[in-house]
Amino acid sequence: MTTTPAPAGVLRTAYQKAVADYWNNEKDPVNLRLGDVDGLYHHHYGIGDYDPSVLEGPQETRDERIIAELHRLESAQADVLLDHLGPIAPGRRLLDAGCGRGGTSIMANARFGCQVDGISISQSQVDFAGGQAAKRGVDDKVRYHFANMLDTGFPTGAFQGIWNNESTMYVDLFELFAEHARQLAYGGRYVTITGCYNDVTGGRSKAVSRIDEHYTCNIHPRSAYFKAMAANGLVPINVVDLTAATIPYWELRAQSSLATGVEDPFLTAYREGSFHYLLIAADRV
Ligand code: GPP
Ligand code: MG
Repeated sequence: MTTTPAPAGVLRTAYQKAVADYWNNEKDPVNLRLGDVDGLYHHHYGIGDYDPSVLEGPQETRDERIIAELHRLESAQADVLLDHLGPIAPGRRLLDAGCGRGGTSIMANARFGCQVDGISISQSQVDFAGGQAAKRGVDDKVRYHFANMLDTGFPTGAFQGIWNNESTMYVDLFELFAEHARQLAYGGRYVTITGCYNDVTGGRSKAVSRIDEHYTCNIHPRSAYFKAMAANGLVPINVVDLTAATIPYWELRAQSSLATGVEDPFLTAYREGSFHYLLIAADRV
């Protein structure tokens, strides 16, 4: 294990250090081989139906076909997230909170032409993402920073849009949305895609606990998102249940050589209704 020493103040707790260590050391083919398809490296899941023909055909190229298809579904997920930011003028600025290896930030810059800042508490992810932006020649507009999403150091009101693409399960939502509300301009848009547990079925199911254990995260109940938004001037404009749309991704992933073992808990949790894949878009008032 290699650990990059952190500048004082970014990693504040033993938990944050443990999360940073996990991502500094993560080199899973399920993320790297998918990213290699077109240089967009994602740390989120996919949506939409897969093409069943990828499971047929020559055995030697089966993996390649599945990888390309999983990657297509992950990029489709990022496109749906960006759709919910609404129109963003090229002179505006966006924040990708918990940017991973940077794929969604690159897509946002390609779509809107604006400056995008991605932040992560993993120095390895920040370095990797920065290398990709340089490779694409967009590093004048897409910048990645080693920073804590709960206290970024960015100026107040600087951003027209902020998103968390599957990164809210590592932080307290009240603290997170207070910081987002501070950084968003009036009328700015916040979007998250997240996995949350179902208040209606009760507490954290066994399958949800297994997902938490796998990633060292702490999945929140659905209700927590709306309480924390309401407390911080974030008014939901769209809530989209993406659960049915993400199940095919997990079904395909479970049949691939890249399966990591977390496929079963996701499929169980979604099918039994104890867990949702949710998009929430909200305006800053
Ligand atoms: C990781 O994506 C995503 C998370 C750790 C957040 C957990 C998400 C929930 C919806 C609960 P990844 O692409 O790094 O994971 P994997 O390696 O499994 O593909
Ligand atoms: Mg992945």
